[in-house]
Amino acid sequence: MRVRKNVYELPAGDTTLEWYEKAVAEMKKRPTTDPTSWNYQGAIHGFKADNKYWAGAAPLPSEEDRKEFWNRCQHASWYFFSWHRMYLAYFEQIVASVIVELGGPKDWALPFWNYCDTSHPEVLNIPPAFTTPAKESNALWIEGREHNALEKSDVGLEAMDLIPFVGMDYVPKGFGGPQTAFSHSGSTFGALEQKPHNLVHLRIGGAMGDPDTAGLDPIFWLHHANIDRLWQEWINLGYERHNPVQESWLDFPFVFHNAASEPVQMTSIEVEDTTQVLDGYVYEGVPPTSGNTASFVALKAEKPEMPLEVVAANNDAKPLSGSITTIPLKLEPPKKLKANFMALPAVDAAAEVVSQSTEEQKSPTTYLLFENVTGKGVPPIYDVYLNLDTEKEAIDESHYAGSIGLFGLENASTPGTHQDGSGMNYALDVSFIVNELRSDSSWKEDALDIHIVPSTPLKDGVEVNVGRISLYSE
Ligand SMILES: [Cu+2]
Repeated sequence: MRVRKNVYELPAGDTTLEWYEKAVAEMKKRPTTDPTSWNYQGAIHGFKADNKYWAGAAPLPSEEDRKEFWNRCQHASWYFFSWHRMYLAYFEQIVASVIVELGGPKDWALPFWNYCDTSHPEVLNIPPAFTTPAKESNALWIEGREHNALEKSDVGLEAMDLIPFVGMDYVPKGFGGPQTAFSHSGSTFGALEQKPHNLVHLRIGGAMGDPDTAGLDPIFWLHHANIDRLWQEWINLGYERHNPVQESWLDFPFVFHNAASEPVQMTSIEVEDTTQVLDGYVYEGVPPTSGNTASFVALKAEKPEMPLEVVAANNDAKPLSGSITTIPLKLEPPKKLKANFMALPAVDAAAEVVSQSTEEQKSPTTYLLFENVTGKGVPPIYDVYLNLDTEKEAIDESHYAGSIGLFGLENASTPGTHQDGSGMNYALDVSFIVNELRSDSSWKEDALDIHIVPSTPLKDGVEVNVGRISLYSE
């Protein structure tokens, strides 16, 4: 059984990363036609011939081979977790076998990067072995990363609170993503995929910012090991959390190559229990349990929830600028939802203590939806604020509503075999901030301003358009 360890808690003298670096260097030497090469492994996730990260990859495998085995990554889909678990398992098998060939240990396992443990802020940094020395001779480094550190706001784990795996249409109330067919580039993300997954990709940027190049950055694999670990952690939280029970999820076959370069096939049901995946593995500190232990409660957990209703919508397609884009919404809640948007008396410090019990009451659920977001290039992370005073020079962080990481935007905007090109949908749970702002002097019961601010300057050729913004509440 392999034990995947926290990269920030490896004991002194541990050689996990040293061997990883040696294996990556060896795999980079192999031709792209070799399924165990670095390029081939990256291209399984995504490949784009005219992208600069793929310059020099030729000669490529046959078109037939590429069609079958490349561009397979599953995003904005209920296969997101299981497909990436399979992908990591074969990658780990290949790296481990290269390490053995190079004379290394037999029990090498992929470490995970737990950037969520922000009680130790240094974990927000990409582990130093991947950033220094910043030159070609370090196989764990790659040119063009935009940030070597994440922001705290990228790594929140609100998604873990969600109980259903599958989300409803447009509203990612699900942890794991919407029910889809094969979805190389879907439109609506599951909650954990939105954050931290997408935000980590876009914050690091460079190769990591685009699904067609992300697998080429050696940190990709430690990021995804952490995402995979969080899937197990979510299952372990219990209380009706369980994987989908539909056959179309359990039995859909995906293809890979094993360490002997043989084509192989795997399904989601085969990866629910990590101890049964290939040689088996566990995450240090995380008890392995099967994901479908709760299948008997499936019917109960999947009962329809209260439908959300539209409270406001703006259908004017809007390009996002390099600075602040403001989109006004007219609040028109149906009668029964009016109370959710009424102004509240200002909270003063003395009253706050007294009203603690009411504060613990759940705020009404409110989602802000960005629909049919299309564009070109690798977009920056966009930070969203509500009701800013735009006359003021500095942005008031107390109006922050969340961040948008449009990972794979260009693919989702391009019609193709697995997507219609209508773009992405991104939902932010704004329940808390809306409730807070209702006690703010800026609150208006009939209007809400949405401000979208790029976290870094737009690069040349990057375009982002929002088709529709709407607000839903229950
Ligand atoms: Cu990813």
